[in-house]
Amino acid sequence: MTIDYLALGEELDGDEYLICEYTVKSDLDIVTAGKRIAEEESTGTWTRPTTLSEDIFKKYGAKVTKAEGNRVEIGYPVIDFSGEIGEIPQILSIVAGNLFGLDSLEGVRLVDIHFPQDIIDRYPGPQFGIEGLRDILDRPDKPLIGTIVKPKIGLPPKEFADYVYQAGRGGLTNSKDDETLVDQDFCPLQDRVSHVSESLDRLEEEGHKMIHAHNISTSGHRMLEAADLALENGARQLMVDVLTVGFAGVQALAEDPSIKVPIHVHRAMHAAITKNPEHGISMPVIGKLVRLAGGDALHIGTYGIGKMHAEVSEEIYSREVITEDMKGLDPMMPVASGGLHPGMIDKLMEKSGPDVQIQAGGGVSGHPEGVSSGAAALRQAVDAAYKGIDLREYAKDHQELRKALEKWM
Ligand code: RUB
Repeated sequence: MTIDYLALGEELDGDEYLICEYTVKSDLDIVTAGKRIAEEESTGTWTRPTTLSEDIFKKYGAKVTKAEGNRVEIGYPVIDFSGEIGEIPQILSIVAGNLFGLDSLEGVRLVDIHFPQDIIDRYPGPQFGIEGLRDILDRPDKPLIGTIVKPKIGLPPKEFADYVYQAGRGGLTNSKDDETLVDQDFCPLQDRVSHVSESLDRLEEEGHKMIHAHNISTSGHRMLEAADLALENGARQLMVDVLTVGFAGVQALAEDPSIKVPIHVHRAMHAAITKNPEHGISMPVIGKLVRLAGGDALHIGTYGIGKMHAEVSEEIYSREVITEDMKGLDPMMPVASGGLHPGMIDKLMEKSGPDVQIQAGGGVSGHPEGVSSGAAALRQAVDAAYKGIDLREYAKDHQELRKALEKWM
């Protein structure tokens, strides 16, 4: 019996196979490299086991269907992902598992992934997404505008909540905890949530709708408890750091029937996986997995405009994969955050369009006149860009924006 993973040119049925695209850096020729990946993630061993029958191989073996340049396409039979328990951790162990450690491959990058309908149907997808967030905030068209409370260390709950109130007074629709803030002694979760909820209630009484995402990233068994605690104290949105907690953590929140608020997904640590263009996992793949797991908003970067490293084309593709058709899953809200200030908003919105949650931490709290004016400046910049008016022109009769531009431009 011949065991051959090669099926070059074969068109696989996207409902029968989970199809992955990888780029490879290796001294091996690309066909052999592809076969090594397929072998490692099929039989799982470097030699032919005497226990492997032709029937098993035909039914469960992966297929290398393209191998050109530095790119391979590999299809994994959907049956390899059957059963009710494995879910995203098991998908990742197959399509992004041992293959990264193969010594014969200097670099491998999982650049794209295409899920069969059968797999998609097992996941909740976003429960709120773009439309749900817009409905909650009564903001049908314009970008959502947010802040990250800064500094992320040391602010006690009352001051923290006052920051949120000031941001709302300045016109922001969203605010959030930083990714490192959870339940530290200086700002415990329960107190923080209840004070922030008071700020949001007050804003609502004054006619302004705003939500705040509370970070409940913790160990698996405690996260649902933390979610309960936050919800009991009035949380309107939860936040989770998907790569430190795991995709399963996002899914646990999205599937919990008692959690009826949107889930904001931060991607801290992603660059350890996404930054090397020749190795790791691309951000669009992470985006598809978060969408499957049920995140409602996901950080995807600022298209090279802010402070974080960016591969602009990959960020544009990230935006597409989380917002465009994905076999029935609702679209997620793309979040642009990291080093932004009002003077960057026109350039940002050229790339992001209006379906975006724009966030600035320092770009709000660093305003010379404080948080409320910083928030107003950011909102004015979004209004100007949305209307297609030059920022400097708009700043002539919007003094908060003018002061922001004077400081940062
Ligand atoms: C940015 C910030 C975020 C970054 C992470 O603060 O707190 O954690 O957005 O980057 P500031 P990304 O606005 O003061 O720079 O969103 O790209 O993952």
